[in-house]
Amino acid sequence: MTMKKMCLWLALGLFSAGPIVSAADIIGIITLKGTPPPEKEITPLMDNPDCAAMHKTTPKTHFYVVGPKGELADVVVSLKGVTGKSTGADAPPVVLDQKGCLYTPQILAVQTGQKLLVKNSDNCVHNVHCTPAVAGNEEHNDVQMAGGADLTYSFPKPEMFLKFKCDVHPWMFAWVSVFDSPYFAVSDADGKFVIKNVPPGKYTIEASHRKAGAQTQDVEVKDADVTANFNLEVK
Ligand SMILES: [Cu+2]
Repeated sequence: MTMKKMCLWLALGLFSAGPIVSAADIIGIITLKGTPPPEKEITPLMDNPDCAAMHKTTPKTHFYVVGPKGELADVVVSLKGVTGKSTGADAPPVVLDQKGCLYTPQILAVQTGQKLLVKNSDNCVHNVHCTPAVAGNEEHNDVQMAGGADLTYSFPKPEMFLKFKCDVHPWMFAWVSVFDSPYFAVSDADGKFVIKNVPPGKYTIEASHRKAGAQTQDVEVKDADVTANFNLEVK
């Protein structure tokens, strides 16, 4: 037997040895139809000397973060009805920072039980106040001094757009969506999202935006990556 043949046999042997575990990514682009209303200047931020010192120009709201071709960021994309699959306790923490008296990012997503680490990168005090709407998720209200230790939260129940606010700076908001599975993503500045390692099956995928609302479509995952694009409308 030639070396080449032996390698082939070896390779075939390896592949047939165990069950074939296949998974694929669901990839898509979210675009926004219509012209969003202009973002508003957050003028109260500039009235606060501590916060104003960290900005050269007045920051604006981020209701619609949209690119030149309508690429829509901050859309939370998830597989509907997939529950009991959380790997949250083992997943690395997700970080929510406070910078220049703004939450960053303002839209994020975690698994149930996954740690959410809240940092204060500012030279001023913040107040981290989350107000869940789903029973079982606990409200927290914690002062975080400049240079203070990171705060850690986790939520046991799925919830869309769980609100984080700051009582010191009433314009500060972040929205944390909680899923009972690892199959979700938030679209980036190019409107792109990737839901990784989805097991084969039929799913309903939901794209949800704080202002533009939600849309669903059905996808079937086999053994190759699947594309699912969405067109959301200005509301
Ligand atoms: Cu604050």
